[in-house]
Amino acid sequence: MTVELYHGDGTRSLRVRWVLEELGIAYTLHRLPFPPRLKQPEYLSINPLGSLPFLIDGEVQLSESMAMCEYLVARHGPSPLTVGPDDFGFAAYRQFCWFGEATLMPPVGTLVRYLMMTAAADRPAGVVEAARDSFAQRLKAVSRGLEDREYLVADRLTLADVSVGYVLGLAALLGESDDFPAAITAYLARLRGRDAYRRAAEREGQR
Ligand SMILES: N[C@@H](CCC(=O)N[C@@H](CS)C(=O)NCC(=O)O)C(=O)O
Repeated sequence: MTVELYHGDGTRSLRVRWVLEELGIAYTLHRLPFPPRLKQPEYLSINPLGSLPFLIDGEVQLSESMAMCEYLVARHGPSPLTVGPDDFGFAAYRQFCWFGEATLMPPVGTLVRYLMMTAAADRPAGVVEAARDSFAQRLKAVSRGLEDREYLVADRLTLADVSVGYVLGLAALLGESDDFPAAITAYLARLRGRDAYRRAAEREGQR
């Protein structure tokens, strides 16, 4: 029995697929049209939320991408992708794992909604500009985290990079990367250059 991942190109399931590839775990990928809630309503019988990603591992069912990443590493590790409580950088590791989804992602989610899913004429005035400002402000925490480092914490790829890196890649897909600070552009290129990322992003248009 392999891990099953319900996946949509460009969605947060890239985080999970990337971790599966980094860990070298065999998995079954169910590629769904987006949004599956509308385009494949029978998916609601598997995940009533209708959201992607969704992970099944035996009895385990999860609908939060970072919970899936943490679960996979804990269940199928050990792996250098985590930072333990006694390791250097543990607090920053926890911070960036949450920051990527809870703080950096919301303004980019707004951009997805209004740039990709809403006709220009239907966009409320100022909403895109406000989201861009918020994203740029929040990006400063990533710049501070990187400083002279190649990865956010512990001098190696961890789930903190998976959490934050997905959001940076999505912003770049939206055409929002022109104003990235040079260190963030280099960081994103470093993440995208990893073999596991390339395999995970296959057919995502992100290579
Ligand atoms: N916090 C959740 C968010 C899941 C989520 O909202 N996924 C988006 C795609 S990235 C989605 O499926 N949206 C369409 C919908 O909810 O119908 C996670 O990290 O997995």
